[in-house]
Amino acid sequence: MNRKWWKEAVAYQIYPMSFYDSNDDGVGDINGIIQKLDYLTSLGINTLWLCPLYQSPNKDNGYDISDYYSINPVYGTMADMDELLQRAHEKGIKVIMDLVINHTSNEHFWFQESRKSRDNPYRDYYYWRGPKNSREPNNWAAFFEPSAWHYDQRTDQYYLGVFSGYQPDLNWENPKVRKELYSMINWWLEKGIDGFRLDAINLISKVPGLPDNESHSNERYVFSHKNFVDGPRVHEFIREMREQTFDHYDVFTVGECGYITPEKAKLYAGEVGNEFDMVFIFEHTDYYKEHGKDIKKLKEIISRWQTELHGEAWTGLCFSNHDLPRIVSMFGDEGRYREESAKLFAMFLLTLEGTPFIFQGDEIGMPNTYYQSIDAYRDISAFKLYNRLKKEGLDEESIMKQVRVFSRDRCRTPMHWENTKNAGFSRVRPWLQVNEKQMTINVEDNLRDPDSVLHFYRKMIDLRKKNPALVYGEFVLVQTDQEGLFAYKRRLDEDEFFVVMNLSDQKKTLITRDFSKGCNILLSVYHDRGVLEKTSGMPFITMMLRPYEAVLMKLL
Ligand code: TEU
Repeated sequence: MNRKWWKEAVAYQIYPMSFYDSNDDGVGDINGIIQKLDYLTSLGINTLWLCPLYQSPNKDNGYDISDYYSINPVYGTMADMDELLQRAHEKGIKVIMDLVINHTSNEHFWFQESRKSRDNPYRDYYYWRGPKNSREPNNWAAFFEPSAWHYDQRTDQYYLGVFSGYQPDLNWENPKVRKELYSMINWWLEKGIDGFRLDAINLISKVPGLPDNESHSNERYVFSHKNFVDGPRVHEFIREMREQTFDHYDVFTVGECGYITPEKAKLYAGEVGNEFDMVFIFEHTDYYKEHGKDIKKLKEIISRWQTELHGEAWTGLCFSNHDLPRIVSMFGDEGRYREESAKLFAMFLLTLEGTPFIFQGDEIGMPNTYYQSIDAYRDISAFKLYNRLKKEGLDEESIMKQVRVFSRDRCRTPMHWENTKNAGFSRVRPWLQVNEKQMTINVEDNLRDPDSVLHFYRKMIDLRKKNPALVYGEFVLVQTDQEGLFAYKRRLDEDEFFVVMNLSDQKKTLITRDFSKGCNILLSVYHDRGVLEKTSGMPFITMMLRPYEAVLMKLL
């Protein structure tokens, strides 16, 4: 397998709006990130993924860009951005930006021109179609709104926006669009950024003719990925983009390709594929979204991806991000075993093959936040859900129950730096309410407590950076007959590591012969974990694991 710096990286995802507010306007900013660089260095991470900082009306918190060449003033200036890059680089931290090029904002100049008239030179930068039977051109549903088509009176046509009307889809079939995007990408690369996370990038090619989605009911709008995910020209477009941009720089790209299988990941991020350097895995989190927590399935999905992609393709790993619930709330325990499960998932994330991405706040084990009233919410997807359920006639409390579970605001709350007003994030009321009850979970207290989640992350990051087997080693699943247990080895040359995790809140027992020559415990969720001893006369070891206990060992 080819060794690369970005395979060995430990990345940290910053949601700038909620990271640190340096100028008292209630919104995080670039200077805030600069001020926290020492904190990030001490955590041990060496790559930052910055969620969108570009000029944007922020209808979808920056995933609706109105000018790719400027910084949203709420975050600072281009000079601040340059300073961040320079300061991060001085500390050996690489910086990757979010690249949102499936769509722009409806306030982008191209779209503003495009909507002026049917023969405007920019018309074909987007998808415009006339009504069909006095209705939308097809039955596609949008992610954040009922229909993916949005009517514009000015020219009596609809435009396509598969996320929302604020996010019109760019027409990648038009070579002019691609050329403009490549110039913009090169402009950023010339600035010295170290790569990109490509947003919703497997949506850029749509099935020609934009046919209706298959419908099994009489619903007016049908949600399906079939006609716009992994479309017919997607690989051609990505390769062309790569050749004209990334290939000329020592940078890395991570594709956000939802709904893919390991087979497809090999096409997008194969070792010899010439597309992206890595793609995020979402099968485990997508499964959660549909079916809720299922430990058996989580184990199965992770093992399958680890085994099938070894030596063939590289992935970006995350258990949470700005779209997902917090790790402890999704796969762990946000109550009694919050700290234990937060540590367990730190070990899980950092002992797998693939580049780990830590979402801000997970390093202190922040749980989800739930608000009582819809007024507290800011997420565009929460409003879609709220309005739909309202239309269906549900009562307020039942609606809010669902909004609390599904709104992406649950994980987007301001970072807890201290147990003071507004969690030390800002001196004024933040753009999204801090959960007062959770402020006891904060960086300052975590730094003080040697047994905290934060210190656990530090140790785990350090172990990963020092042991190439945790990055490149083969993943070998260890069979256990207990459902809550997950055990695997990572093997590279002479080095062999053993990870065992109890993903449940019940005691579990591991019986294994794998420690025949003995082992060293490198890190454990419960600090009083003793050395393992063989039962005399028996060839195996019996190991009792407490709720959410996880242990990393090096085999002798
Ligand atoms: O999200 C795209 C998206 O649909 C994911 O939420 C999807 O669930 C994932 O690929 C796994 O299936 C991206 C951004 O992350 C999100 O914040 C934006 O709202 C969206 O694109 C639109 O730009």
